[in-house]
Amino acid sequence: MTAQSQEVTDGFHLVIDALKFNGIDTIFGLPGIPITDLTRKAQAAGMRVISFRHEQNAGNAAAIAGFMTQKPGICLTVSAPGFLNGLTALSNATTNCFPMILISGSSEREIVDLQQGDYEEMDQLAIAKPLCKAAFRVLHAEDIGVGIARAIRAAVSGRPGGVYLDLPAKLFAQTMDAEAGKKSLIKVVDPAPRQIPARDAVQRALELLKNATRPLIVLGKGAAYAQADADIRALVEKTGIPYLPMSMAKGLLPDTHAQSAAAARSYVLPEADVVMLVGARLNWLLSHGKGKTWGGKDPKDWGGQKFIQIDISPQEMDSNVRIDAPLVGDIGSCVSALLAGIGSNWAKPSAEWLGAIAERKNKNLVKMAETLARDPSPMNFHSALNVVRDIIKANPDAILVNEGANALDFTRSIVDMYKPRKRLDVGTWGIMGIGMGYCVAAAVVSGQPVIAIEGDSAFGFSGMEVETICRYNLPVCVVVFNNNGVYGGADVNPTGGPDVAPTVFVKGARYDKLMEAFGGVGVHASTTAELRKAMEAAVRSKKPTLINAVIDETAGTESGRITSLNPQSAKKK
Ligand SMILES: Cc1ncc(C[n+]2csc(CCOP(=O)(O)OP(=O)(O)O)c2C)c(N)n1
Ligand SMILES: [Mg+2]
Repeated sequence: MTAQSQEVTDGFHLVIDALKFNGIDTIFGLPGIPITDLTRKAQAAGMRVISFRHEQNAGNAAAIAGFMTQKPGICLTVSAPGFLNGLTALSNATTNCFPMILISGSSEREIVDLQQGDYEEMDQLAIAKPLCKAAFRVLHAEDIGVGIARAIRAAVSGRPGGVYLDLPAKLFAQTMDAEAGKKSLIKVVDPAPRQIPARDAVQRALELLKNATRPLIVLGKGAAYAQADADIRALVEKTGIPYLPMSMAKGLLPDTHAQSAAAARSYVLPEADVVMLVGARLNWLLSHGKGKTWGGKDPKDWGGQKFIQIDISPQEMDSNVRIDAPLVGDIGSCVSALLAGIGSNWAKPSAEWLGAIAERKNKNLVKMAETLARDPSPMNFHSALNVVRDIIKANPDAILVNEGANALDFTRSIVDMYKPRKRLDVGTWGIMGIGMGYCVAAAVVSGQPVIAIEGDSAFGFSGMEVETICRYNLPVCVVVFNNNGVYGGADVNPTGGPDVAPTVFVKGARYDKLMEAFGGVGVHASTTAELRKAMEAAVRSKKPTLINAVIDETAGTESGRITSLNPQSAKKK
């Protein structure tokens, strides 16, 4: 028998110790029974505890912290309603392959399981399971170390995702010998092991690429997550193949790079004969790899391209169309294996292919420059974003958070990014509500200035967190593109009744006052000169700022760029 030490520890301390032992130093959460003391003790133990006004925003913060750092972001909530509020973020994290752990306190198991009506009674584990990558519950203090270790591994290994960890109230007060407690903790060794691609799979991919006449590389946010920036850039540059960045892969190579085909997207997708996907899935954002976007005759037709797909999950292959050369492994290992196989005498794509792309690209860029140079009153998306484009160019380390419909689509296409992982947006689902949670985490994790371009509807989903931004004095500049509603404010109620149309908000709303209410800087900007001055001041001062940018309420389109996804009624009136 080993000698028992005099000291005891308990569930609270073991959770904190287990997280710290694994290098986790920040918790995003919202206190209440049974985790209030956990937040206090975590802060006392030197962790950064960032308290939010709604759990969904804390969850989104945790998720994007995971994306930025490759460490699981922690979201801590109370039971049932707090847990449910965090669940959207957990599910969104899983969909986007962001590593996060939602830790929720829960009510007494024996009462919950007999459904006897406990305070905030809910079988949280069962509800979380189908919505995340893995879900665990810890019942005994001596299992906390294992529980946290399993949660970390599940979140970051293989394809990253959201993990749920259920901690019943009773667990926190359970005591055990301090020495035994210490020994029960696990420091996770190599939490995201490299997954080396098979040699023949690398050869197959190289052969296909070598024999292509019109090759194209598509970089997804998985490539951004991988933090293999130098190798990815070397692969693109050594092969000379034109590339398209998906939204959150913008900046992996600077958007101004000569090989970027972003301004000729509608030309390269149908024309390419071999497409190499790097951490990008063939989901709706790439029209499932088929149909008219890819040169197919009708919406389900294959365009004839051959695909090489680099992904950590073998199940991703053939999910939408045939993958001729699946390359399964972590992106860093796959890209370095390709680089090694390319050697020094790789034949770059033909001048014909590159010239045809350059011609389209330049034509579109000239057209865009003309549109951006106009300065109408009121501002439209282009004139306002011309300012944002300049501000980001002058501050390439700033992080750009972006949500909305038109406010999203126009920003993505107009604002160039210059560095990796600087653009954080609505991701795979096109979800509204990530805005302020992402801003808080981006500022906390990076210490860099954060600029958020927010549709007025999008902003409303997390707007109360401007108090959080002020409370922690974060260098966040929120620009609300205020066009009086969802997609715009020009709709009318066809009945002539007193209610406005469902997409319309209070006209001329002053979102800047919201920021002033908590001591931040609020600016009302109705011209590009005012917008520019306010954004420059915000970046310089690093003070929490909200700029209410007045945008022409008729400037947007229904659903931005994805109007076609709206079902059409067959019945007219
Ligand atoms: C959680 C969630 N609810 C609803 C939607 C549907 N939706 C897509 S964009 C959008 C808001 C668009 O309006 P706004 O943010 O003002 O952008 P604008 O087009 O006006 O610039 C909504 C409600 C969504 N994507 N996610
Ligand atoms: Mg709007």
